Order: sequence, then structure tokens, then C-alpha cells
Amino acid sequence: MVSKLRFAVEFVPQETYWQTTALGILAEKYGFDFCWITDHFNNRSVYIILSLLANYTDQIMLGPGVTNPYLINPVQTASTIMSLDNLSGGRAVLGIGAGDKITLNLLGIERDKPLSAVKESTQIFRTIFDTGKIKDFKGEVFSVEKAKVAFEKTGEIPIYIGAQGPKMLQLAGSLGQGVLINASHPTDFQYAMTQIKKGVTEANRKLSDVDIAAYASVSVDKKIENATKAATPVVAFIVAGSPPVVLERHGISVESVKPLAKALGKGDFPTAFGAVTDEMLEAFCIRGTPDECTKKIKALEKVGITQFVFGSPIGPKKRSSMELASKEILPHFA
Ligand code: F42
Repeated sequence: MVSKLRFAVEFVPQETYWQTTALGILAEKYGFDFCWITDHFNNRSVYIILSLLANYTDQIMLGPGVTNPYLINPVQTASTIMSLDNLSGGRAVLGIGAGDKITLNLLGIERDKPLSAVKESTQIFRTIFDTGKIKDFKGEVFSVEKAKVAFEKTGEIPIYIGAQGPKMLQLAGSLGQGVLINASHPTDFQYAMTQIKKGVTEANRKLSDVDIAAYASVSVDKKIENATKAATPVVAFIVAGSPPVVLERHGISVESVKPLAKALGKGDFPTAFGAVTDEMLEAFCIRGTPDECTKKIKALEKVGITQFVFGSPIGPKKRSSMELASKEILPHFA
């Protein structure tokens, strides 16, 4: 089978701007096709880092993965992404999602009607990207009387919807050029594919119109112990934040997660990380040697993904794990 899988990296901009920029430059050199930067107000600015990356790279696609419609009005986001598109010579992609409930709540923002907010944002983005303006838009969450952007985009700007829930996945199937699914196990993707297909069918589109991305938690190293050690804290946070339906899908009881979540809540990291089981690691990340990771990525490709994102932690050391992936994983999909 000829693989059509494309590869991406995800960076959380917690390091200095120059460290993340250097990693992005290396990601391009190592052959990754996309660089997604996460967006949370408590980290460094997603758009400042994307601008730097646009300046210091030539080929890799760049975008927020994902921004949300609650902190920034979608018209402003459309204009910002078109600016990034200009700056990067047509390499901008836009990831949009409902936003992280916990960080939004800290600002007193309720995620009111998340499905409508993401749907209407996507409609606003598409209209502005395609025509440079929008008029008389009346949705449930947003209304735009008249807005015109005074410049044109450089390339096509695909919109990716970050989705886990059934309705959001269906929305991505019906409206998105892509979907970013925060998961790492084939069982979650089988479920997601069913929902995406529903959306595709309803909108009279083809499945191949949607780039289906596994936004996975990955830890690759030559030694499994090192890979596991780096993955454990990330998996602890994923498990604590997973809805019961997702835990149950992997045979993990809600009861068994309570001590872990309680320890995390108190900032008792040794106890929380110590409560991470092999079962949890298997369900919520792809970890191991390059060969082990390759097998797991191939299993996801079989289910139907078309983009694979090396998400946090990537490995014990991001730079060397990206290089390892580039030399020993990506060639299996060439
Ligand atoms: N969030 C961030 O804040 N920053 C990031 O950098 C980020 C990256 C990211 C990458 C990939 C990814 O998949 C998600 C990512 N997220 C990030 C999280 C993202 O922002 C969302 O929080 C996450 O995807 C969860 O969204 P969800 O798809 O599970 O959707 C939620 C909101 C949900 O409840 N969905 C339901 C569903 O079935 O899909 C729909 C709920 C519904 O129908 N709501 C009604 C409506 O109109 O919206 C209202 C119902 C009512 O009673 O009010």
C-alpha cells in the first residue's frame, strides 16, 4: 500500500520563543509537513511564535492547533490567519476548537453553545478567506453586520476542527477541511471515523475531502523505559481530564482514576504519576522504540487517519526524538 500519511509536530509554547522556533526549524529539516502550536492564554503567544516560524522556515505548514472562538472574535482570527498566510507565503492552516474548559473558566468564560460557536466561526472564516468580507451574518452565537479585510490571503487556508465529542466530529466531517482528534488508540479512531462519516454523508461530501489527523501523545526513544518515563506525566493529565465515556471505552473504571485525579488536584505529582498504569499508557499514548511506534501508527493508518501529529511529549528530548522519528519512523510511510 502506498502511504498517503502526512506528518506533523505539535509544540506547546512554554519554552522561550527561540527554543520553540529552533524546534520548528528542525521539524522542517526532518521532513515534517505541519507544525501545530497549541493555544492557551497561560503559555507564550501562539501568533508570535507562528510569525517567527513563518520567518525562519520555507515549507512547513503552520497554524494554531487549536484556537477557540471565546477569547478572540472569529473575524479577528480570520484576519490574523490571513496575515500569517501572507507572512509565510501561503503556508497558514487554521485549527479551531471549543477551547479548553478549565482555562476558559479561570477567566469567567463559560463555553456557551460550543457546537454553534465552532460551526459559526468556521462559516465566518471560510467566507472571509474566500471573499475577503462578510455581511449580514446572523448566527446563534455570532453576528457580523459588515466586515471587510483590506488585504488578500496568499494561498488556500484549510480549516481543521479540533473534535472529540460525537457532534463536533460530525461537524468536522460536514464543514472542515480537516479534523484534529486528540487521541492515540485505534478504538478512539474507529469511533471518530463513524461520526466523521455521518457528517460527510449529511453534507454530501467525500471522506477524502477531510484530512483526518491523529493529534496523538507520542514518546519515542531507543529505550522503552525512557519513552515511558517521558510519557507518564502527560498521560496522567490526559487520564484525569478524560470523560467517563472515553475511560470506559478503554476498560478503565472511573473509580480507579479518582486517586490519580485527586493527587493531581493537590499538586502531589509523585503520587499521581505513580498511579499511571500500563493500561493507561497503552490507551492514551504511543510510546516506545521507533519500531514499536511505527507499528502503532500503521494501525491508526489502517483505521483511516491521513495525518499523524507527534504531540507532547514527543520524547524525553524533543530534538533527538524528532530526529529519531525522521530517520526511523517516517521512511516506513514514504
Ligand atoms: N484546546 C485549547 O484550549 N487549546 C489548544 O491548543 C487545544 C488543542 C487541541 C488539539 C486537538 C484537539 O482535538 C483538541 C484541542 N483542544 C485545545 C481542546 C478543544 O478546544 C476542545 O476543548 C476539545 O476538543 C473538546 O471538545 P469536544 O469536541 O469534545 O466538544 C465539546 C465542547 C462537546 O461537549 N461536544 C459535544 C459533542 O457531542 O461533540 C457537543 C455539545 C453540544 O451539543 N452543545 C450544544 C451546542 O449548541 O454547542 C449545547 C448543549 C447545551 O445544552 O448547552
